[in-house]
Amino acid sequence: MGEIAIARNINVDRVVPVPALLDRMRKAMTNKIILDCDPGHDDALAILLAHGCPAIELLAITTVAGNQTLDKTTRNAQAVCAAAAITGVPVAAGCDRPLLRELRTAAHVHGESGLGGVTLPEPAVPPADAHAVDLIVELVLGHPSEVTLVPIGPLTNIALALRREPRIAGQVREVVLMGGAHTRGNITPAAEFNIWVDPEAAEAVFTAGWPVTMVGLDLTHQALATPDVVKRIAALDTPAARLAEQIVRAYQDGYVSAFHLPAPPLHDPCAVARVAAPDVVDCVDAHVAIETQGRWTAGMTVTDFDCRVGPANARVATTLRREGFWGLMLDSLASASPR
Ligand code: PIR
Ligand code: CA
Repeated sequence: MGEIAIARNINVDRVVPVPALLDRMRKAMTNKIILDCDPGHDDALAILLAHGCPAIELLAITTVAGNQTLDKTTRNAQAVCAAAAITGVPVAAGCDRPLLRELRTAAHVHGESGLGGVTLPEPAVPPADAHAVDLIVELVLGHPSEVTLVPIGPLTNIALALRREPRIAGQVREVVLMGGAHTRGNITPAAEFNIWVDPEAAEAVFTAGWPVTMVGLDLTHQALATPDVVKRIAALDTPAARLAEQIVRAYQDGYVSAFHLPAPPLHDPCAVARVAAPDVVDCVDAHVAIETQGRWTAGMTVTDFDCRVGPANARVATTLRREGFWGLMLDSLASASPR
């Protein structure tokens, strides 16, 4: 009797076929992100990770001036998409210079093209019509409380999006950025490059009252692409892995000669990994203030774990679970067929 009643109540128009149901469940479990980047070798690897990782839904790639000028970072993002068969993800160009300062690039690490030593195809599709800042606002307001912003370059686009539409501060799920450090710098003794390029933008982002996770150099210097890791990537032998291997090797040539590190750190993929698998990156709450003035310290992320100068406004990444991180990276590069 009960069974018949249930059967009668089934509305065939609303029955969802199993594959579509699985697709919906997968989407509900994924993290929608906007990757705001300045490719850049490690940015390119972050794009490959975000695309290949089932825990991530890449809504858009937005570009900013940083490692190189905007025309180059945009073209590089498009070319990486073409090389990795990443289709259906808009690439929107954003700000071509910091809010107040002249642009300073990192050609000493990433080369004149921004992806020095890497051969890429021509972009397959033109950039999106929308400005990155408008696209960020539109996507965040269109998916309330669902979008995680993942800025892995200077914070110019994110700061400008906040100014243009302050409501996004209450609508973003989280901001997980690569930038800053609490013990050292990489462009000056005190400052990390992304924050140093546009400290005023960084200050706007850290004081906006939204949840911020700072994945800085102290964390990313634990993600060194050592020879054994490069070997594991090469062994995958998928199109994405072959591209990643080429990028890592070119990055290494530029990096190891300029820094006293045994292998190049994959800075930007660490931020994506924190979103995909939070357990892979341990964080500690702190108050982070941005130095915009200092004669020797401009661009420093002054990190107060005791919260003496103010309440906690950021989760600061401290420890990387290396095997978990490389597992994510390798699994993403192993998915041979485009998703
Ligand atoms: C800039 C970078 C990396 C190394 C140097 N020396 C300078 C770029 C990376 O793309 C990453 O986002 C961040 N900036 C690390 O400082
Ligand atoms: Ca970057």
